[in-house]
Amino acid sequence: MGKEAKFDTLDGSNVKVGIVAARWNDKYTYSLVEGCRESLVECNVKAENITGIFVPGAYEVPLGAKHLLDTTDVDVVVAVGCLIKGATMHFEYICEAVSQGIMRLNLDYGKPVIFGILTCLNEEQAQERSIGEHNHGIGWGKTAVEMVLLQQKKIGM
Ligand code: RBF
Repeated sequence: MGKEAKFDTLDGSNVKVGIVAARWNDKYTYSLVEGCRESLVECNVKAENITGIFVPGAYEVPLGAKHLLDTTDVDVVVAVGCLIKGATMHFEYICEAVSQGIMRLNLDYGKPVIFGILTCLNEEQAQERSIGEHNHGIGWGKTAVEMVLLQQKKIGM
């Protein structure tokens, strides 16, 4: 049993993906978006079927995701942000609000909104999880395609 999800080969050639990413901590979020895009391409998602938007910070990500769901025909949204704990309580409030907001969209819209939010205690954690071999964006892209195929009943157990 592994700690991380393993993915079968996924055919995303008919999957439309939205990506909403925060510009706060852009050194990390831009790399996460790149990782996500690379894995989408690997799953045969067509470039013209990927719509990306940026929002200022993680707090704005759920509304950005809602905007994509309301105004485009995406099957899934990957919500990308990177929260790094500071000296005040901001981190805790934003983490809570964003995770609740993203889950609410999943259940309200019945479409997958992937939780691509890093919640890090320091810069080192953010770096490790967003840049290089362990870029979490790669897994988020694959998760997006898998969840759409599941809904389209193209895969099962
Ligand atoms: N946005 C992030 O995406 N990541 C952060 O680590 C982050 N930290 C913040 C810390 C403080 C003290 C403040 C005021 C904002 C922070 N934000 C962060 C921005 C937040 O998500 C949002 O864009 C702004 O609060 C405006 O709604």
